This record gives sequence, C-alpha cells and structure tokens, in this order.
Amino acid sequence: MLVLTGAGISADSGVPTFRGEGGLWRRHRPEELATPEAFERDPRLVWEWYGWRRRIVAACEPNAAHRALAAWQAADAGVRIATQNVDGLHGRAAAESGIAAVAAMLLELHGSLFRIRCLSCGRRAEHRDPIDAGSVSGLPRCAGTGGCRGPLRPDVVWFGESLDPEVIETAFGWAGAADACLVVGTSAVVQPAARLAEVTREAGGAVIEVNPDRTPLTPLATVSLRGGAAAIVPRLVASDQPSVTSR
Ligand code: BV8
Ligand code: ZN
Repeated sequence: MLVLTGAGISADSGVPTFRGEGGLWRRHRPEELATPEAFERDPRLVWEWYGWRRRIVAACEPNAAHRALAAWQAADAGVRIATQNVDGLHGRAAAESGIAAVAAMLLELHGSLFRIRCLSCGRRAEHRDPIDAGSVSGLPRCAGTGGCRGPLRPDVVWFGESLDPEVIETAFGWAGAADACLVVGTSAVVQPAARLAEVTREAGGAVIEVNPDRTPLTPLATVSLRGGAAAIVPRLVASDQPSVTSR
C-alpha cells in the first residue's frame, strides 16, 4: 500500500491548505514566495512567511488520520507513506506510536518546514527556533563548523526546483510495486507527486481517493470517498486491520 498525502490530511489539524478557503496561497501567490527566485529577491519576506507557517504548525497536533496511518504502519510493514506536506505531522504521529522504522516507510517529498539548509556550506539541520524576519541582518545564519555564518534557507523543495533524486526514485519504486495507492487530501495539481497514483494504476494497482472534492485524479480512481480524512482514514485502516484503532 502506498499512501500519498497532501495538505488536506492536515486540514483537520488546523494547518491551512494551499488552495482551499483561507488557504496559504490566498494571501500570497506560489511564484511570489515558494521559489528560489523569490528567496533571492526578498529572503526577508520568504522567511517571514515560513516563520508564520512554522508558528501555526508548531501549535498543531497530528489528527486521527495521521495517527491511523502510523498505527497501520506499526501493524503492517507493507504500508508506505509519501507526503507532499512539509508540516512534519506524519513523523510526529509515528513517533507517538513508537515506530522507529518510520524513516524507511515515510518519504517527505517536499522537505520539512523545520529543517534548514545552508546556502554556503550545504549543511542541513533540524531548526525550530523562532524566525526573526524583522530585517535581513536578523535572518538565520549557519552555525556550521568553522563559523560558516552562511545564509540559511528552509530545506523545502520550491517550485522550479527538482526533488531529491533518491526520494523520487524510492517514491516511484513504491508506486510501481503497490497493490493500491490511497490518495488523501491532495488537489493533485503538483508534479511529480500527483503522478505517483497514475504509476500505481498503470501497473495494475487500485487507486482510492479520500477528498471532499473531485480532483484531476478522480477519473482514474477505482473509488473516490467524498469526505474528510480524519473521518474516513481511521475507518479504512480499521477495515483492513480490525485490531488497529487510532487513539
Ligand atoms: C519539479 C514545498 C523539475 C514548499 C511544494 C513551470 C515552471 C517550473 C515548474 C513547473 C512549471 N509548470 C509545472 C511545473 C512543475 C511544478 C508544478 O507542479 N507546478 C504546479 C503548480 C502546476 N512542480 C515543480 O516545480 C516541482 N519540481 O517539477 O522539478 C523541474 C525543475 C525545473 C523546472 C521545471 C521542472 C516541485 C514541486 C514542489 C513545490 N513545493 N511545497 C512549501 O510547502 O512551502 S508544493 C505545495 O503544494 C505543498 O507541498 C502542497 O502539499 C502541494 C500540493 O498541494 P496539496 O497538498 O494538494 O494541497 P492543496 O491545498 O492544493 O489541496 C488540498 C486538498 O485537500 C484539496 O483537494 C481539498 O479538497 C482537500 N481537502 C481539504 N480538506 C480536507 C481535504 N482532504 C481530506 N480531508 C480534509 N479535511
Ligand atoms: Zn554553512
């Protein structure tokens, strides 16, 4: 089973989606902020947006959908998660259910809000400190060896940037081998992530969509379940693993 998730799975945790009502893009346009050009042009504005998102996400909890998927992985080693989300909620749900192996079973296709990368030395590190976006001089700087002090960026994949080749290779390998792809809470407009469900279908697998709305993947879905992830995903998991009940 490959589970492909998008911002919709975190909507029930209070994380704003990208394209829905009150979505992140409402206030800002993708090309305005989530691109390397935007960061080049105005790193302060981009860090202000990411600092705001980090504050929102840090106050959110994984919901029943995240927890059900983590419990499913604990019960069935055949379940893989590829998420487009950068909110870290799948990782937190897994940590809560105590499955250490999750790293090998969870791919964050677009990186993480809480990881930084240094533009000078390339160093990556967990980073949860509040962002001081008041001025360019206050923006986060590298604490790398030898006092690099290079400028830091969020370690996420921006539009126009390629995903990590290893991540792409693993994700498409999972998609091609999956008996079914469960697609939860994505508008399926962003590539190459949305293609994963098509690869499972083309390899003879089933596609199950969980989304209150239709999406470009709906026509190819074996079944589309019209509703919210927190309501539907725990019931799907329980139907496969009656013993698994998410807290
Ligand atoms: C790439 C990280 C090769 C950052 C994100 C022109 C120039 C350059 C590139 C392109 C181009 N045209 C097309 C492209 C490709 C581009 C792309 O796909 N563009 C789209 C907009 C057309 N892709 C890329 O650039 C990718 N890289 O292709 O590299 C390359 C290299 C150079 C040049 C060309 C190609 C990189 C894409 C990664 C972008 N980074 N995030 C950040 O987060 O800040 S993508 C961003 O959108 C998030 O990761 C998000 O997850 C993702 C997709 O959005 P969704 O998750 O689907 O969220 P959305 O709000 O849209 O939908 C929510 C859904 O949930 C809705 O359907 C709603 O109905 C549903 N829902 C709501 N409530 C619930 C629910 N479902 C269930 N339960 C609920 N309660
Ligand atoms: Zn550095």
